[in-house]
Amino acid sequence: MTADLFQPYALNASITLNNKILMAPLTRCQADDDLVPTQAMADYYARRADAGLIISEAVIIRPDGQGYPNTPGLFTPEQIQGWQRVTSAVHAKGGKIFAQLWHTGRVAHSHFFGGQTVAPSAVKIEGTVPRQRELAYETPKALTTDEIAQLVADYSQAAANAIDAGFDGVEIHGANAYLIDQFLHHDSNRRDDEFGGTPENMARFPLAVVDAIVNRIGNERTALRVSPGAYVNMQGDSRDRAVFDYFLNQLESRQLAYLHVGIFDDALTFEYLGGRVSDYVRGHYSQTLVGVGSYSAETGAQAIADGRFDLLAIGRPFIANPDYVVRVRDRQPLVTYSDEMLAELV
Ligand code: FNR
Ligand code: 8K6
Repeated sequence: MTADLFQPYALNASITLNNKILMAPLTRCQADDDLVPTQAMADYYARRADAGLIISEAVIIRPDGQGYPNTPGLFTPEQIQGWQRVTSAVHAKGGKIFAQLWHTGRVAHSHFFGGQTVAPSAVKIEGTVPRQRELAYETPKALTTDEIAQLVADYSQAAANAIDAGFDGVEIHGANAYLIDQFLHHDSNRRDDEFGGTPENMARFPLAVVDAIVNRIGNERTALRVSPGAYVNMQGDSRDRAVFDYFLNQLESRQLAYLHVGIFDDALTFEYLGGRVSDYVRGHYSQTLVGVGSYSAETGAQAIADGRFDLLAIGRPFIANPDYVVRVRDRQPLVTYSDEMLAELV
């Protein structure tokens, strides 16, 4: 059954993956204090180059996108150089790597950049920053239309920087209740201008980011992660369904490299989506779909065989097993993941 995972897969005419196992994006908070990737990060990613595609940990596109300590950026020359070290190390071992482009919106904190947090609407989340529990989330400033246009330009520049840094492409982080996802859910988007209120309006900024990046680096190198099911830092709303029906339909014409579900456990079901997030997306999107969320190689391979998605992303087990792909292929036992493993890069 898992043998099928080791078949090559063509994302499009320019990118063919060696196998169907992707390393999911995993924030590790280990960049240096200028948010520059380190040699330890290059070594960490190179050890995982057997994945069909590595998706980098989320990378902030500009300072006010930062919501956690020491998350790497892609907006200074030093950060671009740091990433060049990472991409060369992965390429030297025959791997491929996309950069995940990130702005956390209202999940950002001024502690990290000394300015005001921004979001679609001035609606804050409850709670405190993980790992910095003394920092309570702040009420963000609602973005003006000029500021929204600037954000689109900044995403596009970060995508160009990713290509300069040697990445094979980018995955736009449109999932997990961060900035792009905040436009797509009613809980966080209360706008009454052309960016809120209706599915067309709520999808306008996300589609503008996609289109700007596609124009800049090409559709074959552009991918997107989405979370139609709200599960963290966001309240679900049955009206969100119509937003995603519209958004997914629009995405069909963009011919992206792939679409990726953002969820921790794909066994979760959402009433307003009629079931699992992956099944909902598959029903509304016909092109390459990456599934994720508490799968093993066996259950993931079964889901691919059943036509539920095309490629499998693996997160936590890849932290615990740098040689995950080889262990699965050779039927060796896996090391079990535990949260303590987040303390250092192995
Ligand atoms: C994540 N996840 C995540 N997702 C994302 O889109 N960008 C990110 O930077 C991160 N960072 C991150 C850090 C850590 C420590 C964890 C555990 C998770 C979510 C991740 O990509 C994946 O969707 C989940 O981990 C579910 O897959 P597994 O772990 O069950 O295979
Ligand atoms: C400082 C570490 C930053 C890590 C950021 C990535 C996110 C990891 C933790 C998010 C936890 C959300 C899990 C929610 C699951 C809910 C299931 C109903």
